Amino acid sequence: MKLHVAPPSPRAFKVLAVARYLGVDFDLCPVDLLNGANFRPEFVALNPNKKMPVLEDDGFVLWESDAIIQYLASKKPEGGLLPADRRDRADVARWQFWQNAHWDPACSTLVFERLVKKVFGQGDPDPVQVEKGEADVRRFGGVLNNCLAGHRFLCNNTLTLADFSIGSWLNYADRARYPIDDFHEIRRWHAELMEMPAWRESIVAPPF
Ligand SMILES: N[C@@H](CCC(=O)N[C@@H](CS)C(=O)NCC(=O)O)C(=O)O
Repeated sequence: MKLHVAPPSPRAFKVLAVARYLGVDFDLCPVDLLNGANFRPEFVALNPNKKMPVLEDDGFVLWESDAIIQYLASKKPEGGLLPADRRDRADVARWQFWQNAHWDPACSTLVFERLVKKVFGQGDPDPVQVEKGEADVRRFGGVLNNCLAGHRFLCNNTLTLADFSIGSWLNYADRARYPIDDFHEIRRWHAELMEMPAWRESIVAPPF
């Protein structure tokens, strides 16, 4: 199996952390976004969106990080990241859809404006975008914080893909200055995720 990733990205992080947690064998194929590797024809043939991460498994090609981790979890059902019970599985799906619709756009706005733009020489943060990112992190972070109260993990007390999908963005909470100081449940939960070797091992210092 090949995982085409730019490891500092939270979307790459979740794929690497899930693969390592499950003990899936893979070759890490770095995608050098800074030098436009994602625009080369051989990469575009894998993902016409010109975005990483991409998984290749014996001729099967898959893009979209949340679909990739679903695939990894279904290859190793004994890892327990994708529950068998219909309602528990729907709960995981709900959080993954939520993260794609709300959490990823909110967090990635702050990561992009405050960190990525510098690396790509795209100028200063746009205050309008920063304000929107902060408002969205506050709004959706409040939902996340409340739902974590009384639970060890997002879907009750069992670690699932939902924790990887959503927790991946928390690795940048301090650097990108998410306004989550009052969200103690989020901090408590992320601290526990950070205790997993697969989690810590997958955090790659970004070039900023
Ligand atoms: N929804 C996609 C988003 C993938 C994505 O936006 N990847 C970014 C890096 S984090 C990328 O490859 N950007 C390159 C570009 O857009 O040129 C996923 O979760 O896999």
